Amino acid sequence: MPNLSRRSALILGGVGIAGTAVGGTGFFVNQRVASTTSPASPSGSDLMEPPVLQSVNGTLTVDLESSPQQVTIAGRDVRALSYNGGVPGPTLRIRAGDTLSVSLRNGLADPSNLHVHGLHVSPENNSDNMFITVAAGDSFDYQYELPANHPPGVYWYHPHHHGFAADQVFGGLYGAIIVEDPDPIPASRERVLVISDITLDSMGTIPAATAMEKMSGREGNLVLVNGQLSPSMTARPGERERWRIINACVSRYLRLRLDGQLMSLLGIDSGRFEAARDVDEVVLAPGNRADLVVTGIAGTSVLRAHAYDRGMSGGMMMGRGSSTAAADIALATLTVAGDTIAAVAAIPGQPVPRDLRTATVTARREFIFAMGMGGNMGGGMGGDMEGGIGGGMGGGMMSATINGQVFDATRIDTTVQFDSVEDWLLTNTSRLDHPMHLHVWPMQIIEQSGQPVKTIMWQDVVNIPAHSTVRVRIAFDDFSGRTVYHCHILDHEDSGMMGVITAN
Ligand SMILES: [Cu+2]
Repeated sequence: MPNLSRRSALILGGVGIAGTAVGGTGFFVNQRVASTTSPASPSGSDLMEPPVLQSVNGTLTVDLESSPQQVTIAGRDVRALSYNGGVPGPTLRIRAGDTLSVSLRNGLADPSNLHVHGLHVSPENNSDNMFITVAAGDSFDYQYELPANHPPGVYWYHPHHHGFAADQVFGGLYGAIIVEDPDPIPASRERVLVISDITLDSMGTIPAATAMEKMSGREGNLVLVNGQLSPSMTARPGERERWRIINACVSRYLRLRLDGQLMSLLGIDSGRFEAARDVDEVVLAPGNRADLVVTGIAGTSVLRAHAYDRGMSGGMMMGRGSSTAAADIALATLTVAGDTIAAVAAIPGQPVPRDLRTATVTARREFIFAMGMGGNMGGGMGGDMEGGIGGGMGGGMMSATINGQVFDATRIDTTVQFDSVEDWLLTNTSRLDHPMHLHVWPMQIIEQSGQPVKTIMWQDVVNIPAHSTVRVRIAFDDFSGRTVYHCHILDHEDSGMMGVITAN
């Protein structure tokens, strides 16, 4: 791992430790040549944010329609998928104790549904129920009741229909959910930055992912902030900005830096720290969010996604051209200029997070995340894969499994006792990192590669680095019912790297 400071390594640890060596025969991906600098994609325009829908008197009622639309992405008119005509969809701002009602109309040609990622709400009935299918042309009314003590922070929504999740999110279906702080954190302004990636062909359409891309997890040629390519922001010296950052990419990890500015991290996912931590960089696996404070220092800084090795290094994954994963990508520019503003009031201290390290554990389990090709990942995969997976693999199917099984909605893989605390060892036997997401109940990371974690760290997407382990503890509180855990590389989820859990 290159030159990470201690501060950044601390945070990097939050989503796992990168840089596991990969050797032997590997697999390849037909990586399209990066076109983030395409002259057809103007950049530098002012950052725009999605429309905001805010709860009033404890209620937010939203009509959400997913459909193929002509939208502007990266400055081009393109054909993509959209919620309510925009990419991203509207930002939903709610509070603990609120009722969020979403009437979803599926205007797509395929089945879909809705997941409110990270919200601690019921997985049953018409709440965050992953077993609902909204057929093409149909509608469904979701209703989410947030507990009165729901943690504030950054959440998001996206489709979660098995077999279609990657295509639909990659196509443009995602939006932010903000649960407001009970006690406001003083800031000059707040920005929502939804980071996604997409591939657009010369016709302005999104090409279908290849079998190879599905196996490794597709990464788009363009990395966007709120659907824009390298937008601009301005601030004055001394201003404190609150940045709500969502990694809505299907597979891409984001190692974010904003050199020249002061970054302070309030928390990852719903895991708010007791005190904000100064950081040099933040690593977000797909699905993770950062609640970040930026204090302006005069000058121009670029928000960059630096290279992150999720097991695609060594040229083995690269069919041709250079990988976008290998290069630093400029996501946005912040220009800080003008008169220095007076100091902003201090960030108030946050509640001490719960710590399950001393809790009584009811059950211990192990979950093994594995990938294979007809039972042998490496077998027959050496050599030139440019010819495509179909012939070269002898028609072999990729398997992406948890404890040796692919997803089956009719099977219950894990039964836990409601109101208990469990200890889960997450083991990754494959060459790629897998970011594991459990719905409804957040996870406390207590051990990484056998080493105890010294701070209290709660996340709902926990990266399991290649050939490594992570131990988490989970309190199955507040809600009983059936839901899922899965890899948040959505191509892996669609391939079956998902299990069913019920708490009762
Ligand atoms: Cu995965």
